[in-house]
Amino acid sequence: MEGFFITFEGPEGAGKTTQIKMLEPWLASKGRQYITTREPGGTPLAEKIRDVVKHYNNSGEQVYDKTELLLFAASRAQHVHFLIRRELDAGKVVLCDRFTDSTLAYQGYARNGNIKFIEALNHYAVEGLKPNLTILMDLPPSSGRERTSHRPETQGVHDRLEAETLDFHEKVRQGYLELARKNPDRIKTVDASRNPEQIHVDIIKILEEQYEF
Ligand code: Z5A
Repeated sequence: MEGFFITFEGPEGAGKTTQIKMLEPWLASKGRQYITTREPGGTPLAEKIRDVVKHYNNSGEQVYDKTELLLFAASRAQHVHFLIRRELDAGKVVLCDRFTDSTLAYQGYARNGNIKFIEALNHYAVEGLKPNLTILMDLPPSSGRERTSHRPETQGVHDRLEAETLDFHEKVRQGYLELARKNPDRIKTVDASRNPEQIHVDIIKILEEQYEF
């Protein structure tokens, strides 16, 4: 069986992690082998980069936009080369919490980065790999912020990127919606403001009806 690469995208608190956890037993019930991974991160080195890029808050030194972009790209190159490709080659379904569209939405649309350059950098980092399917979980930033403020896992503490203004996060959301308009075959948008079970049903429908799972 061929591997199948699914990425989950959306603003903070959209429920990506929750939906991936709900999809895992469903995939197992279909007899599909899968792995779950995330970005930034996914390998030991990429997880170290994750820690730096999310939590570097040294008051004497800001993280420069270009540095941030290159750190995400470095994490991704390591992740694709040493983990994702191998698992896809082994015929597994790879569920990935964030991928290349995050860089376009955050470092591109929200930070006014050069979109063409970021597309080329993404391509360089992943050596041409593309998700078979991207689930975009769309949610207004204020709702995402509300959810993460009550997130028991992090006790309401926001990391460096989450702590950006709501205006920044609105640009992220609009960037994602633009990416979905540009890539209608790959990116499927679901309304993430509903309860987790309703969203799960939508995702399963997409997999069954459009990808014959
Ligand atoms: N970033 C970037 O800038 N460039 C890049 O290239 C990449 C990433 C790859 C990664 O942080 C940060 O890096 C991210 C983008 C940036 N920063 N921001 N903002 P992360 O991986 O730690 O954080 P995240 O991806 O934003 O995850 P999250 O905030 O934890 O959101 P989530 O996974 O989408 O949501 P969740 O954990 O499933 O749910 C959050 C809470 O809401 C939790 O308490 C749930 O119980 C609750 N929840 C979930 N679903 C629902 C529904 N449907 N209704 C109500 N409540 C819900």
